[in-house]
Amino acid sequence: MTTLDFETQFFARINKDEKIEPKDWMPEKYRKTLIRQMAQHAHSEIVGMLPEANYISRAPSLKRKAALLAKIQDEAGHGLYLYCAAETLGAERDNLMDELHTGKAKYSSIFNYPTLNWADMGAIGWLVDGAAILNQVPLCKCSFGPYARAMVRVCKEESFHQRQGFEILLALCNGTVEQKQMAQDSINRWWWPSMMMFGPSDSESTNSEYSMKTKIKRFSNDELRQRFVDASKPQADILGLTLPDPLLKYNEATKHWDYGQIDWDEFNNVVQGNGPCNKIRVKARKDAWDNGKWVRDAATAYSEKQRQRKLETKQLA
Ligand code: FAQ
Repeated sequence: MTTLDFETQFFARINKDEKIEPKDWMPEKYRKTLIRQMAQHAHSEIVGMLPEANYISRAPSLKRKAALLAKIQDEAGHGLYLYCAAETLGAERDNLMDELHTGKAKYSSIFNYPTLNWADMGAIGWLVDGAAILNQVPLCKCSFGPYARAMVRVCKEESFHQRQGFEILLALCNGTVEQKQMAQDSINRWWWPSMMMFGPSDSESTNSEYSMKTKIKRFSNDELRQRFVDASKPQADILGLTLPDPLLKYNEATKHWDYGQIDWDEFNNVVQGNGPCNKIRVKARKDAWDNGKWVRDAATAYSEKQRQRKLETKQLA
């Protein structure tokens, strides 16, 4: 069979909604697109632990601390599934980490903003995990099997994260005037960066066309962003909080909420490494990697020893 035959067969399988597995034939562009997206996604989960980790020791009660700790550990797990999924396509973990530490690889812009107080734990859970769920539920139907399967568990866990964030905000909104003000201030700061999580507008998105053709992505960036606005507005009303967008208005004709202009200069600036926390986030990850070298070395030495022992036992038998 020629490459063209393989490619025709591949797209026929995609069109029948069959899952593509790591050892199946796939176009090089499909493999590269997946590694790029899964690696960026994995890096986001791992870097995304940092803004909330600052608050484990500052949680206002033991219950809050336990829930936050569990959430952050979940994010670590998500990162690990995703690195493993990228490895099934031949990516090397050390290279992926190196790309993160040298600034070559991207991760979600949202994690380059600072967490200023406890209300930010609520805003991250509600808005950031909320946006992540809307983006990731369609990925459960991604054409690449390992990514789709990883997303099923990830989405279940993200739902718990979103609920715990909403509940933190609800408690603040039902508290003192100052606590409600803290929640509002937090939403004011996190709303627009959360809107940016869905990526550039459809007309600027460079990867969407191929990713949608190959069913890696099922919906465009703007479609998912609109879903996020539509889902968030009624929830903000329950909290009694205002989304910081004077142009937010229900459109009777489209049955959606119209929203204001996103500051794409800010988005591009953050993605290019110049956001408020880019440098400290990457440094924290690099330091963790360097300081953890002895653990990786010890684990490798132990597994090598085990392998040798098994070999020796086999030879003696
Ligand atoms: N930040 O052509 P498109 C989470 C890049 S997980 C930085 O539209 P694509 C859980 C994009 O990579 C959050 N860069 O790209 C959690 C591309 O760059 P490249 C992460 C961005 O891939 C919660 C270029 O711009 N979720 O939050 C961003 O088709 C709380 C052009 O863009 C995922 O990664 C951005 N916001 O669509 C953890 C989900 N947006 O490589 C801890 C999976 C775009 O061509 C605490 N990923 N770029 O140079 C996706 O669904 C897609 O990759 C999109 C972007 C939708 C993010």
